Amino acid sequence: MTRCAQIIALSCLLIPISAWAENIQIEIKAFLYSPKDLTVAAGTTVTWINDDPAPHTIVGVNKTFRSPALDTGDQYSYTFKTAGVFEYFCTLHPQMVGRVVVN
Ligand SMILES: [Cu+2]
Repeated sequence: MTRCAQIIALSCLLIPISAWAENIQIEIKAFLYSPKDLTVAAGTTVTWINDDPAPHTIVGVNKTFRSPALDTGDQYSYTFKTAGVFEYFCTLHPQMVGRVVVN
């Protein structure tokens, strides 16, 4: 196989993988989820990263997901497989709320 053909073959392998494996990040900073409201396609993995000096959690109101307490720099991921509206909050600071809409 020529080098050019190898690159084309490799590209064909990589394109579908990157299209399926979508991963979106939500930053937790100053006692806020950022973005607070997020709309994603079903199958998307959302990763929350705690950038605060205080610990936080991410707990679905309908109990679909529940993170442990995240210390500074810790992260938690959840893959949203079905469509719906998923509201969540921080059990340590219940005024902290966010929402993921899955289409
Ligand atoms: Cu919190």
